Amino acid sequence: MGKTIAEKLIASHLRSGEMVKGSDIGLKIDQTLTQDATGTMAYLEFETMGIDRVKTERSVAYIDHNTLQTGFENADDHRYIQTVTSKHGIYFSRPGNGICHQVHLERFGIPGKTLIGSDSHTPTGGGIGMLAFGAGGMDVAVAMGGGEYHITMPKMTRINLKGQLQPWVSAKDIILKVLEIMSVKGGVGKIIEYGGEAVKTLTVPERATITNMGAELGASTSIFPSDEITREFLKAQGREEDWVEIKADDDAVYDEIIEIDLNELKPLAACPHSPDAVKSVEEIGEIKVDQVCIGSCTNSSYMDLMKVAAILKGKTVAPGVSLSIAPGSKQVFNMLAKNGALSDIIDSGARILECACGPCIGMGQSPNSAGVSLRTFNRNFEGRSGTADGKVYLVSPETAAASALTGKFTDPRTLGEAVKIDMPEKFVINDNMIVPPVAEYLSETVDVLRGPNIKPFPKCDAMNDSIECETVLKVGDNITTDHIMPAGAKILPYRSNIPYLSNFCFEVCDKEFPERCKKAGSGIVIGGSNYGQGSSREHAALVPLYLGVKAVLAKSYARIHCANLANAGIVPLEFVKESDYELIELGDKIVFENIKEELTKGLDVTLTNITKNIKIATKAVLTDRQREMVLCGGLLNYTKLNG
Ligand code: MIC
Ligand code: SF4
Repeated sequence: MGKTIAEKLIASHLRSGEMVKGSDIGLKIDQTLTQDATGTMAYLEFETMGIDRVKTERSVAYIDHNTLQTGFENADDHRYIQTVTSKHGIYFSRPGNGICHQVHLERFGIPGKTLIGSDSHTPTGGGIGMLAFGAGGMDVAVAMGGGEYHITMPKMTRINLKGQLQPWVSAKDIILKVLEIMSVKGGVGKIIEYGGEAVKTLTVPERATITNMGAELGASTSIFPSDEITREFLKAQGREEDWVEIKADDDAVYDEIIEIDLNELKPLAACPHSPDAVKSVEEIGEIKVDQVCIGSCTNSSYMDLMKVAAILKGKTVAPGVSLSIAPGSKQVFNMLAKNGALSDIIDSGARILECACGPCIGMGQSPNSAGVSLRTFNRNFEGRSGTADGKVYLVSPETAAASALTGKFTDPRTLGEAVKIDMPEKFVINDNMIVPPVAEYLSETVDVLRGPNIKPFPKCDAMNDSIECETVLKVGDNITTDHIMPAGAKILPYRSNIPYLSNFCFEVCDKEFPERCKKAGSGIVIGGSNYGQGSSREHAALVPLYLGVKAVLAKSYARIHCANLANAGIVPLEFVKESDYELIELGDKIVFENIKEELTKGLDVTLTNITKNIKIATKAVLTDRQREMVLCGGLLNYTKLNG
């Protein structure tokens, strides 16, 4: 039987388990990446493992999230990451060099290799034919130490693209269409593979826009074949020797096939507050726009910004609109500067930001009260922009630029003849902002510099025979990690300070949560379906752990967060009967009488709601390996015990 692209790459990296859908597999990881907001924790965890030198082929640490530096915290963390990486064999991409996923695609990504990153948008690498997963920092630390990365063998979904994108319709509209079809939970447990005749019409940056935002489907990852287009991109990056051809066998078998005819696609937008609340720009109508932000790891490539520059050229941003633009990398920024496009952008009145995540993670540029903000980003969760009642729409660079000029939601097709930008034959290459690690024999000479913002992270003890706890929160469906552990300019600088962060846990849902946890001592959180979607931040598990949360009981989970809970030593449980969700209320006292024994034997876990005097059956969402992990108090303890 033929294999899909993902099956081929899994087979060539399989270290443990069998490729049977739904079962646990351990993969060899060739490359890792971290960003600064999750990186400090990942390197603190790596240090506790006591390994001198990373064992991957290439590991890179990027500084791109916490670049606002309103106090000493970020700069201290950058210094910590720079020194710890230099000591242990990891490349360091300095602040200003760009967003991790964009730079990794340009300078390091290699078709056919595996990559895990402590950021949920790591599947961007699928645009160049990598098998790339977002993961918690602890998983990345273990992979840097040469350990396997474990996932549940996913199902295979094929998206067949046919036809051709019509003028003014863009790669962003393709992934928005996929989100409309599949929803934010439609990709859970699946790898999304793109194929069909139209694949060859899409450049690598366009493919990367699509695989990037596959994270919003909840998919394990997304991947394109590596073909002649990939070879040309790598050649233009001076890395043709990294190219290999990767394609699915003609008789590969998929669990699901979805067809999208690009000829029929229109400019689309994801409406507030979910990436799958998709409507056509036409349908939304000419609503007034207050802000437009262009950039992020989804849409900040050279091609994207050249299109934007061409649209803005000779025009002025509408008086009621603030337009900000953050190029994805120094390479992109520099090329715009060299060919004059930057001048067209500046002349239009756009506000130029540094090459970083910026507004995408609420680091500045929060919109006005109830403001309508059009963004080329990938997430529009409530409050993520920093303005609680802000209304964020996710759009293509073309729709964003067109609307910035008119001051209202504008279908770019009304602009007349479409702009056409060619892929450059050669990108400007200067890796002077990537610092290689010191040679191994010099490691001893590097002092790791730690600032006062770095506090020890919470450790979990081995599981007790029974757990008594209080229901400290009950939430509904689609809770994001932005709800659990918000980001933004005020809080993000404290990613290495769990005690401080704990004051903001679940702030968006319930301001009393941290205090209630402290009073209860030991807590359980009740969730709906797709609990923990979004960011890979393990802080969304470590902070609840610090606050005494012992278990989460939900209808279903998003993949990365569920793994992060297990890694931290918190038990992720699912209702055996979904309707039992109604049987627990905030404040109810809960007892797990035999949890240790039940988990050890792989049985269902029964809890008693003491307040209501009812027994409820639940099952642990854990593989055998994770079960052992939770029993010994999380991944770090497990790794110490099992090597
Ligand atoms: C995000 O887009 O939400 C982030 C910020 O990049 C996160 C990582 C983090 O929380 O630091 C992600 O996507 O994993
Ligand atoms: Fe950065 Fe936004 Fe991409 Fe996350 S989604 S990595 S915050 S640009």
